[in-house]
Amino acid sequence: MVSVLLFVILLNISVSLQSSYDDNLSDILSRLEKLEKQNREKDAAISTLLEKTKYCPTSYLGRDNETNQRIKKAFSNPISAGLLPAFHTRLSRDLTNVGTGQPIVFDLETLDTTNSYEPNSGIFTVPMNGIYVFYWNLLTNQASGMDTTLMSTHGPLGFGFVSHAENWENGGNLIVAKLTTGTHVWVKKADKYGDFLHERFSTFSGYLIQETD
Ligand SMILES: [Ca+2]
Repeated sequence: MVSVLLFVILLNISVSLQSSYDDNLSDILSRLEKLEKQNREKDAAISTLLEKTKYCPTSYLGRDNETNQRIKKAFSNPISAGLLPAFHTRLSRDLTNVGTGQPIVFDLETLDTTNSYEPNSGIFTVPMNGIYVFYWNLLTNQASGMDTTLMSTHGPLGFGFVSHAENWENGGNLIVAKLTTGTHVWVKKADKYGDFLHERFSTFSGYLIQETD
């Protein structure tokens, strides 16, 4: 009698444990399915983001060949490792007796991300092939005005003009140009017209907008 009772008790325990295992297994499977679904959704979101960043020049996130090439280039050339070329300069003092053909040396450099502008010579050396924007603004007095050229090693890139005025007058230009590594760019006084530039308001800036082969 006791043995029958014991058998029944053990059977009940076994059935109860089996039921508990089944419940746990079902719970684990359900959580696994949920995780797999979340994983698929995350993969899809990552793919979308990588696709969007593929053509971004500063993105090193993609796994495609183009991006790997870019990373390699960045490490072999510290210039492109982090910051894109950009510089901003101005005159720290008035310039007088500016001669014809003379480079205008903007001697106060406030930004030069790739160390490509030389404040002693006024020359920007193109650090990588690409399309660049340059802007220069000159402030002259009523006696002066000035005719200037944005020069490069390969010839003029553009022209800027400040007229005579009754008082102070601004002038310059914005130029977009495709340039190759090593090209020098500077602003020069173009002809006899004018010889004075005011400090602070006379500036020269440039930056890369698109790297090219
Ligand atoms: Ca510099």
